Amino acid sequence: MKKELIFNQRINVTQPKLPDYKMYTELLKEIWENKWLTNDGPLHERFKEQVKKTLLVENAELFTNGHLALEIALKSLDLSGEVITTPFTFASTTHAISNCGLTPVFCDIDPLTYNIDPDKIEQLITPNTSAIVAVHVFGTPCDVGRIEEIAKKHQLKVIYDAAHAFGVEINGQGIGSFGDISMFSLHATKVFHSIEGGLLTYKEKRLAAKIKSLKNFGITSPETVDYIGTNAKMNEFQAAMGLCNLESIRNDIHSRGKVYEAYLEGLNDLPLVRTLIQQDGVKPNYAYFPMVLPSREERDQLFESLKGYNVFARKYFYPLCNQFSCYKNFGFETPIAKDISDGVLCLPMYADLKVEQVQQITEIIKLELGEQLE
Ligand code: T4K
Repeated sequence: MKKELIFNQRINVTQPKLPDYKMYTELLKEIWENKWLTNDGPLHERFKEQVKKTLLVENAELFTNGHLALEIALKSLDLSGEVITTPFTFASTTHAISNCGLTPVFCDIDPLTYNIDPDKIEQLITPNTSAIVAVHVFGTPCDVGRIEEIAKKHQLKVIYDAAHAFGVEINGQGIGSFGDISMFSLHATKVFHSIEGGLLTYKEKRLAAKIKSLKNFGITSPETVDYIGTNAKMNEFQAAMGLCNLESIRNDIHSRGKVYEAYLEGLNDLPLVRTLIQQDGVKPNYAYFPMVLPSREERDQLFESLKGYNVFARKYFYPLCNQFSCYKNFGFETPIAKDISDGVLCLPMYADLKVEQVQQITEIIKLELGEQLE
């Protein structure tokens, strides 16, 4: 350990981007004037229109958080039985499926993108399968073309958990325009946030009324309740934060790109470390910087030693969802996902992280991995 490499302040895996304080308080004044705090207020409506333009989508609805948005997406499509999904994700994805009374069926992942492997989906399809819930993990797009083909062939719905993928485009098309529905998380820890928040983008306009109703207790008119809904509405304070953060989203992604390049440069001479691949035609958002070490022991050792330097990386996503005590009896082997999950470590990644700080982090990693090898 080199004392001069210890950071004075804690460097976390992420840090929320906060807008100009005055800009936010100007919008708060509007809330005070309107006396409208939640339930489709004027800032909510403005935010929704602007976010649609940013994401290049036609249909969108806002929610209080991403998890409830995902549950509503599943409910709105009247699914039943089994849903094929990835185990390499945050607990939310699998829990949303289970909370809707559906059974998650875990499919292994692609070793380069860490996303659900389309080659392994069809063998898991049974007469009870109704949908595929794929995750654009770390903001890397799934193989949307292959997934669509499989879904069409077997008449399955496709929902993308795009929690990490705000702003990502594939050949100039917004990532939220693929599949039946996509869910974006607007949580404080994300590339773009509204404190807490969620967003659904969807293909068929006819879903609008049902999705809106499901987030408002299933109410369909003042005297009718047609669905067993919930309360998942975004409030005006969240919408105000979203509106402010939209102003800087392009610059924020650009700054993240610089961080990403600095990591690649600093780590590329470490033969034992794998990092995310970049895909042709994809406009990335640099949501996370995952590195994968050859074994769990090496990953855990580095994770612990980084803490000594005040660097708090995270093991996203370890353990796998199919290793959680609540799912481990489901009985699906996913060896590639296990390998990635055992070795993965997400390094600090946020717009305000300085290139010099990244250089210091990569220097620490090289030093510590060098010492591990000795
Ligand atoms: N699907 C996927 C694939 C997801 O990754 C997620 C959420 C969802 C669905 C559900 O979306 P939401 O319902 O959350 O909208 C964090 C986030 O809470 C969670 O949103 C996210 N995924 C997950 C990957 O990461 P934790 O338990 O790691 O959060 P926490 O509190 O440990 O924070 C992480 C780091 O961020 C800490 O080092 C400190 C820093 N931080 C955090 C907050 C909240 C700050 O500096 N300031 C803050 O305000 O889950």
